[in-house]
Amino acid sequence: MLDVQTALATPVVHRRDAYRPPEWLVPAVSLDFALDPAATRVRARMEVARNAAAGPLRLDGAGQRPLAVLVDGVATDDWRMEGDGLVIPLPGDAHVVETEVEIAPDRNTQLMGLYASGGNLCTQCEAEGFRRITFFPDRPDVLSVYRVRMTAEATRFPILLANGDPVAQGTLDGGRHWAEWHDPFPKPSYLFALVAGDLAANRDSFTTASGREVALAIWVREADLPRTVHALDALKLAMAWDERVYGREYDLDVFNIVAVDDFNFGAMENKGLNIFNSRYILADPDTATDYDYDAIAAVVAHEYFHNWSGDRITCRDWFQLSLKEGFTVYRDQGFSADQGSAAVKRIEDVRGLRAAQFPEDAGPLAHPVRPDSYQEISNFYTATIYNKGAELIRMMAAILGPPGFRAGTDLYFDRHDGQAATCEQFVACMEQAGGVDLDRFRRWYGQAGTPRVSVAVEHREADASAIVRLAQRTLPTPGQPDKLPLVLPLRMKLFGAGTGAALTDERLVLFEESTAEIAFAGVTERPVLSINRGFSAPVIIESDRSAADLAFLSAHDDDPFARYEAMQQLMLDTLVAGAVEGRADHGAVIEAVANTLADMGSQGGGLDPAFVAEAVLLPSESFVGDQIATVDPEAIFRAREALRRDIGRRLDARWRAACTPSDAAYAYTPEGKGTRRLRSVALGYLAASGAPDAAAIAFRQFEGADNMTDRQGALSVLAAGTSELREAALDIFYNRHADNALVLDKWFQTQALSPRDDTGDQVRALSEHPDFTLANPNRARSLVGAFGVNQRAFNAPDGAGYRFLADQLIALDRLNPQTAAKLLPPLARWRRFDEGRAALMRGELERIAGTPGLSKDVFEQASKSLEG
Ligand code: B3K
Ligand code: ZN
Repeated sequence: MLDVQTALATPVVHRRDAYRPPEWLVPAVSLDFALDPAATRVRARMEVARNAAAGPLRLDGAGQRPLAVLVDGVATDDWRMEGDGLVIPLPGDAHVVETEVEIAPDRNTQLMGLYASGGNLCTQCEAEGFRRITFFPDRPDVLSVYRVRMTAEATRFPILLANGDPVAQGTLDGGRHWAEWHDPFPKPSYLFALVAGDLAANRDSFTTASGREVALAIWVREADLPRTVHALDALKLAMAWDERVYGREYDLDVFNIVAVDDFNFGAMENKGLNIFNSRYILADPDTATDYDYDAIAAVVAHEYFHNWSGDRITCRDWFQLSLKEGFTVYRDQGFSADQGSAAVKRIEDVRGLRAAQFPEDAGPLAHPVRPDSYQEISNFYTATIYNKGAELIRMMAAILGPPGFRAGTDLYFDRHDGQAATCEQFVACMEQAGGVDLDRFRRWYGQAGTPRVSVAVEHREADASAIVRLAQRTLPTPGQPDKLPLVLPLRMKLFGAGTGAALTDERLVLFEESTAEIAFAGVTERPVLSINRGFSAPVIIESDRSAADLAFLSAHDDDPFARYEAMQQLMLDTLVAGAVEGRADHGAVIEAVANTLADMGSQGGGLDPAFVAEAVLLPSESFVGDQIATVDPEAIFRAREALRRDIGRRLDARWRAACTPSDAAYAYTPEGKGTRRLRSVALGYLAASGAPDAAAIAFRQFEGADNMTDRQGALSVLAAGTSELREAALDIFYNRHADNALVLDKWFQTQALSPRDDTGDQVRALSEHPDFTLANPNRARSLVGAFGVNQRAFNAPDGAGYRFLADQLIALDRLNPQTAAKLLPPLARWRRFDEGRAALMRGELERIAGTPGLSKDVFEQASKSLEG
């Protein structure tokens, strides 16, 4: 106990500026696995080469002791343990070192290293899971060629997969068999993978631009094969897209994907053998929503794109994580934008950024896109590294323009192929190929916090000009009290308030000082400013635009994102006034919503339903809270419900029209998706209006739906209400899908997100449900994770929500620290609330931080949340 306390009191902090090249390299490694869920033997044969120091070979481990150590073929006991590490003195500059360990995959509840899921064995190594499999220099700048041999019981584990290409296989006595794989591309240990199990494949092939035939396979339980079609289609689309847009071809003869049910996050880009959370592979119309279909395509593409941005070029150290993640998110966003409506995709991505990254940047866990220090790297797979990182790439692409950006990525892929690189090297390629100076832009990588840009427009009628005055500031974040101005590429345009005509062309302004004045000529009437079009910079715009100007832009702006944004701002201003001052001036919003609905599908470029659905949706309760000094969850909820009710009532006929079931059979097309999305939004407004028949209409949609999107949309509406049809629908849904874990997750999640008064009690009861388990990360997230983002329910004034989350988190930490730590951020928002709530949240954070035996994952998040 004392040890634990001491360890926690002095956590090891890793610092970016402490980087040293590896002392030893491992050009080649052969691994031999005698697979058994209870006791797997791992023999590693490493060719090691002295690189940068005179010291002994130091190998990372995680609690195991070697059963044998051999140097140049001779057993030795000249080794020692230092903490979890194995230290072997070596006389020369090149040796062959062999070790043997025994591990127990079936007792691995952390789901890092080699573990069991659904009777199969699989691995997850990023970031530091490989050391749980064997002793190794487990850092991303040690690149090795891997040869992997597996032996296993043939009936239980008929399929044996590893990275690279299959080399040979055979049978052994005693019902066992073996297979050997070889990956010719040197890679870091975090990209190692193996899978052993009873799996069936959906196979296909892809011919690359240069004529290489690649055998594709998605491996799942036999019964799930029909649900792999969409993922396989997405994979082929992604392969072709990366050739066309980035000139990147696939480089091995096989590409395997395996879906597993127990997985700490979305998926993993292991070279040639991607391993996926099954929720990002399995889909059919009856069990997956349009949202799921989109997410599957995005994640399949993301992991595939990592083959170049991640595997061929990896990260020098984990501080450079955004080098592969930010860039790869940017690439998958581009892919998804090209599959359907680019405008709707951008809206969804910005919504996500605002929901997850902006609050992170504004709270105690804020960190730069390239952090300076960490305690546990697993805590840094954040919205900042991924999504803000992608925004940084997007801004560079805007500054360089399409040909310059493509020249920049070509140079990067060419210059750093086969290397472990840094964010700085990426920027240097952009700078050189684009012929631009990115000196000041680099500040984005080191400075945390979301810049706020205040904007004012002055119209000078006398000379028909306008001056746009800009000022930027970034609030302090932990460890960074003083902020520098950043380079903000802001797309802007002026429209005439009277005529509605465009007064200027769109201009890309690089705003890089604290203040700037931008002059526009030919401004013949009072201008309305459209700024940060396409969300060209990830900033908060603070402007004094009136409700009338926002309503005008929401109807006339020719940039769809800006149109959406104007509507959001109008809604936000209305909701903030409602929550803070109790005002209920809903007229402007209702009119803007009505106009948007009226513009839908009308002749000559009418709005598409998917866009309309996004545009008429109110900002979330949390996003409203983010605009207010002290969040009052009840007041925000009431203000939002009041606005929803009024929008529902005033536009009753339109909502009824939009949620009329169509005769068209389900199809996963942009049009079909848009219609379904609008249908669920319309149903929500109808229910909010208090229409007596709303529940019956929702129930009809629920029962009549031929797809999960409509069914879950209706279920959410019913679950939010008080009609007796609610219980019926939840029961029908449960019974219908009881054998499908991914759909049961939706059943838990829908209830955890419900705005009902009793959601806290319901969630606590659901945590006792026989189908609830913390051992499965998807299930834990679907109940506890979803509850944490239900602002009103989670922040119940008596603190019961905080206590529940802390209880679950502490229990999960004993099994799976990485996933437990991800549940903590809702408690980190304590400074945003009134004294009573803040004290209760702090109390739970202190209880968590003081829990004996706590993981360093959770300790880092809890202690930083208390300090920040
Ligand atoms: N690179 C992995 C994430 C690993 C998370 C480790 N805690 C998946 C991805 O970003 O594609
Ligand atoms: Zn990634």
